[in-house]
Amino acid sequence: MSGNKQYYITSPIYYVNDVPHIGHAYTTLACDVTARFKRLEGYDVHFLTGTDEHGQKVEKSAAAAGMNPQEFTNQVSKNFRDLAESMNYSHDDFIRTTEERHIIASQAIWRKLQENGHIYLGTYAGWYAVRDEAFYDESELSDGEGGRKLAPSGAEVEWVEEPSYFFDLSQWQEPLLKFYEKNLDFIAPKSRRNEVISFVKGGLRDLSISRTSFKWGIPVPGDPDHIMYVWLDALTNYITAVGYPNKSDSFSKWWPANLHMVGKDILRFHAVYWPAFLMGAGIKVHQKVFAHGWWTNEGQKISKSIGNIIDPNEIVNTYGLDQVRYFLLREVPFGNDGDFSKKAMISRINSDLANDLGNLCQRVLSMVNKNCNSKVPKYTLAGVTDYPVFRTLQEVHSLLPKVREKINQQAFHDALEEIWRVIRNANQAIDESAPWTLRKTNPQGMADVLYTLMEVIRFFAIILQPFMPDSCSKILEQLSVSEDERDFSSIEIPSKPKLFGTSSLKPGTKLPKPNGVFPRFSDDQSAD
Ligand code: ME8
Repeated sequence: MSGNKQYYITSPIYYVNDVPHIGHAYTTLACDVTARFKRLEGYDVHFLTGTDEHGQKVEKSAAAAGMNPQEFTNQVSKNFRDLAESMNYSHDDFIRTTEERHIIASQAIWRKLQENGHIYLGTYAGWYAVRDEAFYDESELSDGEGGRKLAPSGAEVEWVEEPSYFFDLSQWQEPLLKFYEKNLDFIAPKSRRNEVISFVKGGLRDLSISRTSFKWGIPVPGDPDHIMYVWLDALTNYITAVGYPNKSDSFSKWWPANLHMVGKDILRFHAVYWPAFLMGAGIKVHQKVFAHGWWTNEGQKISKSIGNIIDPNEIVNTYGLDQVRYFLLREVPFGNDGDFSKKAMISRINSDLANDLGNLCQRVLSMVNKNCNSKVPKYTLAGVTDYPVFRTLQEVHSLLPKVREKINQQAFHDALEEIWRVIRNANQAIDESAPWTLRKTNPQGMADVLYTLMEVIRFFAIILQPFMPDSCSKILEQLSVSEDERDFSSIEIPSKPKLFGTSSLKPGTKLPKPNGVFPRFSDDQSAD
């Protein structure tokens, strides 16, 4: 397989002011599925995630916990690393913005922007929301209770007046608009792209990029009274991780990133500020930003104050890891907002996983176990070419390009629906081919049908690995597929008119005893 195609994908780096919740798990999961898919396709992948540890919000949370910020960030950052472990993410690097490599990179981009004439000293007087770590224009605010002013996100804003360095963002309106025009896929989904373009068309103001009223941040080079604005620091993580400012092999290999995956709340930072910073510093701009939607919990906005935060570890313990991974990407079209409900979760587990995929595997593997001596059946296809399962095999052969196209569009739900359409057809084809009848009337026909079905299952298990790595690995073990025969080169389509290819299952191979992979979830298992 060629090792010369690269793919660099990043999740946001999460603020360490809080415990991880389902929203954090979701974004990184989407990255993980993409990274695993690309690896199986033969790409050399770099998948980055991490924690955003500076800024006023983190400093305040540390103070509230009675800890110094560094101790506090060490502790909370660990929760995010543990989450990555328990969600089975396959990241190649976990960056923390308090690391030395990142301080060096952030100061280097600052110097570059300064050298290129894009930074000047002034005074900031305006509104700031600590929760969003963002500056807002008076015109964007609304009135909250007790005369408080609120940002569009609902976060409370405060008036800030302090000396500040500015980045000349106002100069970047035209270059940005031109860039969006030339790079039609830069912002996805399309509705978000239109939103960003109209924001930029509305005019850009210079951006305050330093603070003096608190200390928890990266010192501005040459002026230690100032610390860098947390978003300039945070966005730089994407280049720190691949070696910036060292224009080493690593940097030229991975940068520009193929995809920054983010939630809709932070699109502006990734689609406006970050490209402007990069252009200002003379660095290539990333290739794409995809902004997904937000989860609610049983119809309600998720918030700490309501106390309805969904803990990913808790749902994994209740429903199972791969069940949660599947649900999150199947239930809601990626890009839209969606609702987490126990009912929907249980329904996906029981209908899609237990009934459709689980039953398919269980029916076929237990028939093979009972009737074919626990070995991969020997097919001959002598005189039989019209069993419905052969049509299913052909459908399976055309799946990979369709799924690839959906993954490249971040349409995870559609990728899964494509696969499930064929899984459902496979179950129907078993009924129509009726191998249990053939057992008596035409044992060779039964062997042909069962072999074909095992091949169908092998395709599903290989193609679904990015979504449900553990479960697919169990299925592949039950098919006696070795670990070096599980990438996408192993599901290449055999040249017509052949039904099976060189990497197909080897007849006569001994099989382990089959074991159900997707149990049903009964209501009395429910968490409440
Ligand atoms: O914004 N549904 O960090 P953050 C879906 N440090 N996704 C959600 C969600 C929800 N209800 N709530 C949060 C930051 N998210 C910055 C990022 S990147 C250089 C710096 C996800 O801890 C979503 O991806 O507030 C959102 O963008 C991210 O968590 C925000 O995480």
